[in-house]
Amino acid sequence: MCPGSFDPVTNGHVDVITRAAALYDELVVAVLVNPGKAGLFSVDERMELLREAVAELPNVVVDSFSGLLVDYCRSHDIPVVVKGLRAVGDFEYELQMAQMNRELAGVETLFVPTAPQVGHLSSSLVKQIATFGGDVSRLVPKGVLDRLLARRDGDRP
Ligand code: COD
Repeated sequence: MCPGSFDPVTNGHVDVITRAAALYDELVVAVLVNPGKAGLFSVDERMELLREAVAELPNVVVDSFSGLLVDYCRSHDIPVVVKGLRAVGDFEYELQMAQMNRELAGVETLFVPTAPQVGHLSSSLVKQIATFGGDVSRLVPKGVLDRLLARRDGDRP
């Protein structure tokens, strides 16, 4: 599975998902439900945007989960988590989680190095740029761009 916040999905996520989908028969992309953190998009919107973004990948299923990642993996018989790695900061955080998930449930983590053309992308930067009227058209799937523009226009006085 590929887990994440996906608030919203970016071309960086799509790159990792596409590459992971080529490695396995079935891939679950799962959105973390975090009740303590209101995102820009609701979990349902994030799932809808993800489904649009991966529509051409027949072996990808989109779902959501709350609680521990390893509990979801256990209950769905998922042996491997695939994560994208951008810079050193990602590595330190992801290594710790990978080691803990293996200790907790024997779930392995496979790291996919980011493609250079999307290595600078994150959902939070995309949201910041879009909020201040910047052009994110090359950074996110079309459905996300439309939704961000609609939000921005809707927010105008
Ligand atoms: N290029 C490559 N990879 C990318 C890019 C990019 N441009 N952008 C994002 N990614 C990767 C990230 O490295 C990450 O692996 C994944 O895509 C998702 O990214 P985000 O930002 O949407 O999601 P995160 O990092 O906020 O998600 C964290 C999880 C939800 C996976 C994590 O917090 C988790 O598993 N939480 C559940 C609770 C739990 O089990 N906690 C205990 C952990 S030991």
